[in-house]
Amino acid sequence: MAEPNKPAILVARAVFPEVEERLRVHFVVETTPAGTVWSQEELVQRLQGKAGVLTTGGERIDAALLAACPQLRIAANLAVGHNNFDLAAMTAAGVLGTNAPDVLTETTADFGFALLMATARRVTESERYLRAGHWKQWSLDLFAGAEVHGTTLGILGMGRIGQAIARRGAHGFGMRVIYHNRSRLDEATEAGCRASYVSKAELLAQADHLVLVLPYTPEAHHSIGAAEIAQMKPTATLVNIARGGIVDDAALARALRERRIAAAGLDVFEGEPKVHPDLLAVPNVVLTPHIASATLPTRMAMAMLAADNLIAYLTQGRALTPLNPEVMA
Ligand code: 8YV
Repeated sequence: MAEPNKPAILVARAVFPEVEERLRVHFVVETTPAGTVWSQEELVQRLQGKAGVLTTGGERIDAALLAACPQLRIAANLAVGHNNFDLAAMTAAGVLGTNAPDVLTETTADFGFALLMATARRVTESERYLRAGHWKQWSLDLFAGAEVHGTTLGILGMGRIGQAIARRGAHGFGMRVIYHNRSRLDEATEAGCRASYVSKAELLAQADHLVLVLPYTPEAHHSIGAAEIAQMKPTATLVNIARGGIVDDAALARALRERRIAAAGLDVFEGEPKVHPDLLAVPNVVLTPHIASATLPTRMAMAMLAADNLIAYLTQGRALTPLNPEVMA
């Protein structure tokens, strides 16, 4: 039944019932069945008449969509990354974008470290060997991996998640931490995570374990390709929990096959959920399906923050974590 005083919104990917419930207090809510991913055309269709949309990093909000959805006022991402938003086009159309920072920082850093350790210590590769029934005897060098404690941790992209990974490495594992970022952190922040700023070339050359946590921008596209991998130590590992497209997956697969670096751990892929077939064919890579923030409490907090942004903006004109606050003025 139509509720004339409530704005209509779309939840573009299934969320938890508690989140829907909170939204229904304020809005007429159209949801998406679990397991369904709308095409861009279907998304536009379902957005007709909607003032807001709750998106994941998988829905593109661009100029074409905005032109076709003139009633849209806000897109609330439940991810911290927002490369699915064309913010300039959104600002021009007067549409607010919000993301979900902070609530996932520590959880995502935990996973970054888990992936680093699984990669260095060959956890999934050795499990595959065991499950296949190949384990007949113990030997001294069986799945001997790379050391983690006391080695050099390199971080490319030193935002909140990068800093949380640095703290784990420095304080938990006695690692020397080096980082490269668009801008250098202030002294107190560097001291807090015991991290030293270096050039990108120094980072590549010195890291024993290199973790990518930078946002995906056009400049970041393939910022780790064949040329960068060639500058890394042959014993190094590479972990990407940032975005697919930052790494040239084909070049990485080649480097792994040729043992130009020891191993990689990837949670994100260019064109995901498709994974480059060459990556599937090499043993020395740990592959996970974009789950770095995936604990139930954290995913709940991310979705609730996106819901709260929709509620705050559409009922009071102020969002909690705006990306283009000039739209709220
Ligand atoms: C999300 C993420 O789970 O927050 C981000 O930027 O990459 C993940 O935490 C994912 O993007 C949701 O679509």
